[in-house]
Amino acid sequence: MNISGLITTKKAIFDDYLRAYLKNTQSSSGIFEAFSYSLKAGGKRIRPILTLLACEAAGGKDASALPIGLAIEMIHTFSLIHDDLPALDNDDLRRGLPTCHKKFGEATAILAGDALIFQALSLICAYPYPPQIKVDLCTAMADVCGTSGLVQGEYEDVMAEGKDLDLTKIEEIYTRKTSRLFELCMYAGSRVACDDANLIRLLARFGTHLGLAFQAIDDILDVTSDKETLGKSAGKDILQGKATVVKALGIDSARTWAQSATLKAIKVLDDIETEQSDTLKELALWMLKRVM
Ligand code: GRG
Repeated sequence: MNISGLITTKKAIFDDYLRAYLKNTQSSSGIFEAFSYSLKAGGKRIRPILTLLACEAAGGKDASALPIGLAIEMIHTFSLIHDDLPALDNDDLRRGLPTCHKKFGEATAILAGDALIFQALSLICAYPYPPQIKVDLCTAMADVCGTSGLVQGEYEDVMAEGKDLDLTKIEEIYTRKTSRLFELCMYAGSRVACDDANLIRLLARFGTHLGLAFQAIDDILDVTSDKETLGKSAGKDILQGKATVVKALGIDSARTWAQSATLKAIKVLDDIETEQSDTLKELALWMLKRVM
């Protein structure tokens, strides 16, 4: 199967799992309605797809990676709901639909985002992973999302608006706000499948570089693409004075930067002996193609 066929297949497997989860956990809560709306709104599902591929690369099956893949997608969706709020990025459009607060109001959107964090933890705890794996997944998730990752990255991203940051600082922000979650996908997907610390470390490292490339690609698309294609606002980074590689380097060198991060990800795979190395390599190049 070629890479886009594989991505489509994995996305469909994940979307089926999400639908079943929402059906089984359905409640009359307005918060449930709001976070279901944002979860179901779509999106590329790149994080759960990566989680499934990491699991496979470590010798596991989709079934054991789906709960942690969904937990990560919930964390990602929480970050998008909150990021879109007026106090942060103040956006009206996400995944081709009105943002959660536009549809349900700010109070409900804040609470829906909050709830997703705990739904994610509850999913991990409820699944019959061995106790040590549950501890490892929750520990990694907390580390990647707190002041060493996602939330800190968002804070630095907001604080950087209007400032001219150097590349080192921009890479630090990219690492925290985006790349550490990619690292988590690769770590968690492989951790549920095996105990091989070296393999897990290398796959997580692949995720780190891939996440940096992904953020650079996202920032390039903000300039070169449009709202209809992206399903979210375009051209906002310049207006908000966001710290991006595009702002620091210009479009052409930003492309080179994204390419270099992609090649670093691919290089990590040289040290991994798994049939899935080629698939991961192709995935990295497929992502890069969006801007080349
Ligand atoms: C903790 C509130 C909070 C946010 C932290 C920085 C941040 C995370 C969110 C802001 C939005 C943003 C620029 C995130 C960086 C990662 C990124 C490119 C998100 C968009 O991910 P996609 O393209 O989205 O995978 P879909 O909709 O396809 O899932």
